[in-house]
Amino acid sequence: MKRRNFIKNTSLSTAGIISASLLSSCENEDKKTTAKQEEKETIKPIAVCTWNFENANSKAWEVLANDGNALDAVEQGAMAEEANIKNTTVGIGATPDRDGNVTLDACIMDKDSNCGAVVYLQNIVHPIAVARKVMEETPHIILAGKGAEQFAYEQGFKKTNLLTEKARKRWLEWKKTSKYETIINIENHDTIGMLAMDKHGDIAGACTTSGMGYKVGGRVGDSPIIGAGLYVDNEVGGATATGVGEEVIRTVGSFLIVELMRQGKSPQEACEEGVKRIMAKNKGRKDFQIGFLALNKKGETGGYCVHPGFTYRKATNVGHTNEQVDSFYKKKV
Ligand code: SD4
Repeated sequence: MKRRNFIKNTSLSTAGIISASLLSSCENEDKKTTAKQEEKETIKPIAVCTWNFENANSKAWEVLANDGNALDAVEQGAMAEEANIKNTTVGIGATPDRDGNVTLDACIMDKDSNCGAVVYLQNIVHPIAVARKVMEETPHIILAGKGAEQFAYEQGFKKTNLLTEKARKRWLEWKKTSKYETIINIENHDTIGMLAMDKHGDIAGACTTSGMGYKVGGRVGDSPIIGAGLYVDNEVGGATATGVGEEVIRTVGSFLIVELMRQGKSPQEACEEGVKRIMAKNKGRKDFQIGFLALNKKGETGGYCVHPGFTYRKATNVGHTNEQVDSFYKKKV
């Protein structure tokens, strides 16, 4: 109860007799309100993403700087890269599967734990926007393949050939020597996972990818799986993953990172623990890359990844606002 209302109410009903305990509870309320106000004043909107997606961070930051919300920021940030023809791991221009088909995975999650995802989506430049439509326009969370594509057309998305000439040529080259075998990490790890906090302190996340390069037809990775490639709990923070999706799915990676933060770990500590747990289950393997990125309610970020050959790196960039810093620096552990 607000102090002013309380006093007004009390003076009406009890003719000015206010007990000490009630007064102190009023003061506590006041303190809480002040603490909340202070918290609000210290909220600094932030957008972060995996790797060096300068366009994505700039776009997301533009949304936040114009008082936009975290959900719009992550969606528009991810879309900036999906439309980037030079980016070979998301949207148009992405690396196809081993049969030459570009199939895309994406998911999005908001402050209220609403979420939407598309898996194995073809011919649509912006899977993240379709994922948002799934979240907002259907009673479902995941749409797959032809159904997802059909839904996208119904929502007004255009059919586009995603296999660019350059990507087609690279695929034809790959076919010459690959023996039709999928090799993990050939895509050079560039899934885009985005997390943002807006001026209200609300967090949202998005993740979009073409997945593993020259994957087996039909394969779906972690990126569109809520809890694996992305997870947001607005009370705690958010996390997103990049790297070999199979390993992230097995460990429900992003959910794990958020839960570790709930238990008191900083985003950095949580990401390090997540990567180390995966590596502990893969003793002896030195051929894959895994990375996590996390953001908590204080606006603190963390990132950590392991690369083939077991080089661990701490992520510093996490593209803080629009000061894009180079992402990962080497750190042996
Ligand atoms: C996947 N996690 O499909 C994605 C690939 C990735 O950077 O992150 N590449 O497994």
